[in-house]
Amino acid sequence: MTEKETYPLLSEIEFPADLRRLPVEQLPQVCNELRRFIIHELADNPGHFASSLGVVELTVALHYVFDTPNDRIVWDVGHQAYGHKILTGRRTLFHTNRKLGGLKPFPSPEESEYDTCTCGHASNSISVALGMAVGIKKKPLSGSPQREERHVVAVIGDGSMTGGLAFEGLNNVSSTPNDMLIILNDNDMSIDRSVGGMGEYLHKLHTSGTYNNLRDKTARLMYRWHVLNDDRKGRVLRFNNALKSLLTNQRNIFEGLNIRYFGPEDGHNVVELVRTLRRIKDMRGPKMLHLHTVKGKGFEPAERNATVWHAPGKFDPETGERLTPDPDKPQPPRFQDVFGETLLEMARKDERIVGVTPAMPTGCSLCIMQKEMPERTFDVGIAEGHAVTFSAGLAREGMRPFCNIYSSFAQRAYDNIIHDVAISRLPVVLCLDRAGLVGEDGPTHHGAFDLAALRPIPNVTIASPMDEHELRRLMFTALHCDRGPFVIRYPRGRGVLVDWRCPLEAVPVGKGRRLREASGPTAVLSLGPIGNVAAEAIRDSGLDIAHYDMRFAKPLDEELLTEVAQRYSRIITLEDGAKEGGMGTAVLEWMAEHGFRPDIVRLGLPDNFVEHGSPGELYRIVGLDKDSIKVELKKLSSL
Ligand SMILES: Cc1ncc(C[n+]2csc(CCOP(=O)(O)OP(=O)(O)O)c2C)c(N)n1
Repeated sequence: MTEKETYPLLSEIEFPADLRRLPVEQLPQVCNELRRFIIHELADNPGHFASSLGVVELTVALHYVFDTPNDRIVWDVGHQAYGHKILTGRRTLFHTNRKLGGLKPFPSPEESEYDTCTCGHASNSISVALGMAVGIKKKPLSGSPQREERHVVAVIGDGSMTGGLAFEGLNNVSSTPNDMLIILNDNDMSIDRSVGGMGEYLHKLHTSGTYNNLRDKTARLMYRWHVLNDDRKGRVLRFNNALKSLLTNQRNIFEGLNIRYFGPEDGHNVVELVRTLRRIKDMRGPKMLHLHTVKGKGFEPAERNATVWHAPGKFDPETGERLTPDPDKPQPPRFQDVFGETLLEMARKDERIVGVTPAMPTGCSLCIMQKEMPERTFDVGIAEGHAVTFSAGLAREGMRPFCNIYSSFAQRAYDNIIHDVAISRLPVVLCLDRAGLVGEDGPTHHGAFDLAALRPIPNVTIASPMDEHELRRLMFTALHCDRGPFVIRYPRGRGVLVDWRCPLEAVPVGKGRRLREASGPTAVLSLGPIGNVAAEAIRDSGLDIAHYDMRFAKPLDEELLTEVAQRYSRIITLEDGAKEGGMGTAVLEWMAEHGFRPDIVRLGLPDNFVEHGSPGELYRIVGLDKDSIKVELKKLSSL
């Protein structure tokens, strides 16, 4: 079948202007085709799946009603924006999505004028959209007293609405004159189930059956009596809200913040959505439209288990079977699972241990402990800063919190780490998952900056395990360490040891390991799992090169460094974090300050944002794969 036969309407839509030429009655078919297109593309070229399926109708309705790209749509996180990409000039390139050199994983203004801001980290849409809405009004137009007219729409999920930044945005929206529209895409899911009071509140709003029934009946009656009609649309909607407040016997939070609230509505009825958006689009003042959607809508396995289908990898689009490479081959575990299993093992023996995650229990495998000890694990919502400060409170009362945050999301918690944990030397263990290059999720998600950012903070210990055994040992060490915050960073994906369980024993804090001695002049100092790549490179090179696993970026092992400085005149430092300010820089500083002058080559992530691609491709590009390291070893050895 040709594309035209498979997708008769979609194949004719290059840009939203083409969509806007269709009669509204054809929109359900466009949605149907768009959904099928996403399912078939994602089956073969994996990415974020369930979220995009849930907003197919919303995406079509938004581009139909609003004059994009003149009007601005701001997607929160951007993991749900595949439909948006496909309708905005990128359908024929969609097979390159997330691949090296292909379409970017999240909306990005560098890629398309329809993408209004950098997306990837949650909860920023309201703030960005408010800034745009205000900026549009304020921007002087040359030679004219007129101001531009554009609509600004933020689309935020109920999960992202749990983030502090979203609340800060709402607070400001309510007091700064603007006409923006916030669309709350409420599917009751984050990646895992949405948690917290906001979720429950939203749930109450859309399950308020009394209100919904009465509203529909009353509206129908009033239409029949010609009291209300489409021309009096604003009044109809406001009447609904007044009725709602009356019936739910509580003031709507958003209304309380001076944001006109509409809904909740079925987010899968595209025709109705178009009608609603047209009604509220030009109303003055900030507005919120609350939609109820189903994550994974239209693909039964995803509707049933949206967590697994958030980003499912390859699958069979007909049967829904997920395809894993070599399922029977024994593989080393994922670092995240070693974290989850080890934490549970330790928690069984030590009642002080609690686990904290900002909305990633499955992603970081805290769910392993959560299953057995739900009362000792805390999913706090998309709230990294809060997760850290909450952990500080727990630690103050004698608990031993293990707070697990993806490295790049932990950027949100920088001050909390300094102010609430480090100054007081509280024993919070910060496990930073997804450290290093994460691959297809690209620059917003690479864990590049933690080492350089955390290193200057007093009282902080920073470690990175070379393998699974080391992760277990470091977790055990951290549990018994009273020096203040203890950071353990480890990467996405699998380690190297199939047989990963080892006795839990402590290692001395701030001590590295000599892995290999040499009689030649060169030594490699590595931090973390990239040490395994270095070990292979050294072996393959056939050169006589020493190798040390630093284990700790802070405190540095001064004894080890003294030994290295006295025995070797050429040093390569190796880390999978930003080179500027990282472990290599620490070694360079230490050598200079202690009167040693070896030749030092620092290998790490470059001073630019690394794009998306497979981890293998990206490590090659930044010169941290085995072959590139070998070249460096040879270069330095031949000096
Ligand atoms: C700051 C930050 N923390 C965590 C994440 C990981 N994350 C990506 S999507 C997501 C869930 C978002 O839920 P919601 O906004 O409801 O969107 P849905 O997927 O349900 O459509 C999370 C936690 C992130 N992108 N950014």
